[in-house]
Amino acid sequence: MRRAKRMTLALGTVCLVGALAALGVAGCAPQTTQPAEKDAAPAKADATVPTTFLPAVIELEDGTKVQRTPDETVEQNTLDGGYSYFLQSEETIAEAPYNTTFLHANERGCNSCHEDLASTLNNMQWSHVDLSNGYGIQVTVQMCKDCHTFGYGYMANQHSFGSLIHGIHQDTAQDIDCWSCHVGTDPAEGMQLWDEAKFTQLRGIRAVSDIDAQFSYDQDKITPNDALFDFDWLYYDNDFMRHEKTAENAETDQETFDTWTVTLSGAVQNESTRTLPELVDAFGTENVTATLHCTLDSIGGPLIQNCEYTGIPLKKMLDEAGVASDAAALQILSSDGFVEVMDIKKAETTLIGLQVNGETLPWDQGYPAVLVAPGAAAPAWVKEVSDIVVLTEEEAKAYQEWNGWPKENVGAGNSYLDYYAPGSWPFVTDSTQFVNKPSTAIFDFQNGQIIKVGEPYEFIGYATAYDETIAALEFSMDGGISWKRFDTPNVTNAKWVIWHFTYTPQEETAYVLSVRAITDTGRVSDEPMEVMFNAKSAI
Ligand SMILES: Nc1nc2c(c(=O)[nH]1)N[C@H]1C(S)=C(S)[C@@H](COP(=O)(O)O)O[C@H]1N2
Ligand SMILES: [Mo]
Repeated sequence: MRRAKRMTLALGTVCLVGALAALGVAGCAPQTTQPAEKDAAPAKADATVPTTFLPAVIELEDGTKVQRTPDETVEQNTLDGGYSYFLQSEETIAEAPYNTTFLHANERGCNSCHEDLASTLNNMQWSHVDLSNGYGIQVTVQMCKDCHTFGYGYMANQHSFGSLIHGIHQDTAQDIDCWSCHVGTDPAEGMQLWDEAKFTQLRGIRAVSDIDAQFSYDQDKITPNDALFDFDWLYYDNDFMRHEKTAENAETDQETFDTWTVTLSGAVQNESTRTLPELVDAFGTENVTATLHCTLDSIGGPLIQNCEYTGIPLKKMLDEAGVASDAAALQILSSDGFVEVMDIKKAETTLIGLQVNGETLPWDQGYPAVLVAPGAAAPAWVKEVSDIVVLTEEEAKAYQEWNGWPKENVGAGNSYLDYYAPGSWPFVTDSTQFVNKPSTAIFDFQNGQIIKVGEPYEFIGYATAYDETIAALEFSMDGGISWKRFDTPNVTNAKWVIWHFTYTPQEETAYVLSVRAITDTGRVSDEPMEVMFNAKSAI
């Protein structure tokens, strides 16, 4: 009898463990089960609480400390209005912390398994555009969704995010289940992603409605040459391959530069074809600092750079050629077949760029010559530029100014134009709402990063709106209920706006900072960038 009973008990335990594992309780983030991490539990913890139920403090390779789940042993004041619930007192919270016991928050979301999503993407069996960056911009699941929802038609359909992610994880991840990535919310909400919904689920986040912060901005930050981006993936072959080089960092050769020609033709009095050295001789070079930003970048994404370029001034070339009075646009062609149309007005400050930050362009930046078009989106920055055709107003009507976005008169049975028609346009939710225009990012900050109570902390990021101009940055610390606006007068759309937001946390608790950008036409970022931080008296 006794033995039999024991057996049942033992079996019961096995079943429970099995069931917990199936529920994903085992998780795949090891931090709460390793002794080393237990020691790192917050000092405020009640000694009687099992450390496995405390939010883990994780030290990243660079020494940054993060705690992705808020402490709950503080007054309840949640982003969704601070309602009270059954675990109200400090005592009951200490016995069964809501965030970790019930939400299992430490082991949910992409970062609980993938410390850095950019490197995860780069280490896949399949190639993905490189999202690693020198800005400390964290790749988030929201960014994935921006592209896999609003990107080119084929991405949203064949490469739909849900199908891809379910498929990949089905194959490789043992210890996760639905709730590792999702939140089971009210019926109307369906299966939201944990990473998108977590700030409304977690307890222990302090809402601040009257933000007391310092704000400043400039346009000075230059992207160094080791942090330049390139897509080099989506359109044609890699740039270096077109020159029969085998590596991205292959040395550029003088002969390519010396023999490269740029042809200026179309609605001009004198058409011409000249080599780059001849163009430099004839028109000299000028410097311009400008932002190159890919229209396919996610909101707050890393596919952006702001550099000083040296190149031949296009305006001087056009003046010499004698542009027709009804000239309206420039069609810019590359030897790789890429073609772009932009408003001729932008030629005022445009260069045939030869150098970036004082160095010869590398292959992946368009060696030997790239069109540098301040205030125009990345598509106008045609690499390996070979031809510039001046279009009359009549001719220009047949094209849209690609420059990143649609115009009304596209389509008409031409496959190139149909492809880029408003309905299928990358990054538009409809023909007027651009997903990433304006965009803003947060530099060098990890979700859950621990900062010091009572000490000012400077958050830094960029804001840009391609051809439009940034008019203001807005910050919220109450989940978007109220926004604090800071205007950014006298900025140019040629360069990104770098914002500095300095906040001094007064309480030992978690906060969420949301930021969005506004343009001079009143456009508002489609979704804010959000980051949680934990203020503690000791780091
Ligand atoms: N010749 C050429 N220039 C180009 C492109 C291209 O595909 N070919 N892509 C444009 C876009 S949309 C971006 S974001 C940048 C970087 O993209 P890429 O690395 O794919 O060329 O180059 C721009 N200039
Ligand atoms: Mo792009």
